[in-house]
Amino acid sequence: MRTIYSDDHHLHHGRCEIIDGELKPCFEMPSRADHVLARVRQQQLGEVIAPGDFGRAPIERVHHRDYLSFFEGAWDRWAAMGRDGDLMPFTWPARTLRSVVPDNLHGQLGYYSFDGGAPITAGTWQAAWSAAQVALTGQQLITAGANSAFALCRPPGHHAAADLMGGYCYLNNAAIAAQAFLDQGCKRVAILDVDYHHGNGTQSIFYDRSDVLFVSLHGDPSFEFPFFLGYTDETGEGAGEGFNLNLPLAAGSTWAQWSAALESACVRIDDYSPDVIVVSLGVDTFKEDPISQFKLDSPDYLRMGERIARLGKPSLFVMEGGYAVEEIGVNAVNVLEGFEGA
Ligand code: OKS
Ligand code: ZN
Repeated sequence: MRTIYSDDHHLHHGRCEIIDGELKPCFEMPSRADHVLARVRQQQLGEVIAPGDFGRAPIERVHHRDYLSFFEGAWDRWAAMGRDGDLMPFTWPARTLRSVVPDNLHGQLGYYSFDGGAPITAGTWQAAWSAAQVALTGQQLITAGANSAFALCRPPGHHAAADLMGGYCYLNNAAIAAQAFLDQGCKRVAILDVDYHHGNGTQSIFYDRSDVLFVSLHGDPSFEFPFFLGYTDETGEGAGEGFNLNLPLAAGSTWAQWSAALESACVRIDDYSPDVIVVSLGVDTFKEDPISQFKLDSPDYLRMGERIARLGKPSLFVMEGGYAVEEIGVNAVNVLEGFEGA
């Protein structure tokens, strides 16, 4: 399996986030991708290639133009104000307020984000842009006939909606790839999101459509981020009714519970009969993950890959979360090796 990787992810390095009421160094840090890349090389998973440049059009198929221009220009506006710290929102258009787009940078930042977990630094736009190109390159490999590819994206994407950043995410790499598959002739794409957190952004992008089936296994939002989406009664709307499946799990879930939910996910995906599968591959389900509460162990990720392979479809793996920095390489690559060995 080939891995697509760009060094540009190093351009995004947020300073801190709020955890338990304290400012702590960002868990979503550059060394994450470095460890995954090192493991890909160590295991000789396959060639590591640089992304191509597919331009802005495939990104605009998913994200709103006003959101993209805001995101692209935000850092320069901040720097022009003489600032050099991370740009972070502190107010949002919540229930009793209006969803207007203010002129002010902070007002716009609140308008285009759903939480304070996506800091904008000098290189964030470039890093996110390149991560989207990484996903699109993987998509192209599969369209050209590969049975699998690994898009080693950073920053991650599954929390990003059409015009919202949040939860460490800016551009929804998996959604951009899924839409590109459809635009190049696929009729049905299944997105299987195995990250510990619900992929609220991906769900929202495809919620009213039947050409993308979104299936997610995650910590129950009644106790876990993103809290406001990811419940079982979210099944899709309009033409999308029945094409969204959330499988929330309790804190402390081990491979026994998790793999049972994966089985349900796979039954639904089989029934949908997609042309291709996009896997939002987060490994924050790991027992040692510092911000998560599932208890998967490293060998479990081999089984995960094997089960996904048994769906028998070309599969694009898109990197999402995972913060036990030393182990995410082993765990992510285990999924890929399990897939290839099945
Ligand atoms: C509070 C913690 C926010 C958790 C963000 C989760 C990101 C993630 N600052 N998503 O898959 O891993
Ligand atoms: Zn996650």
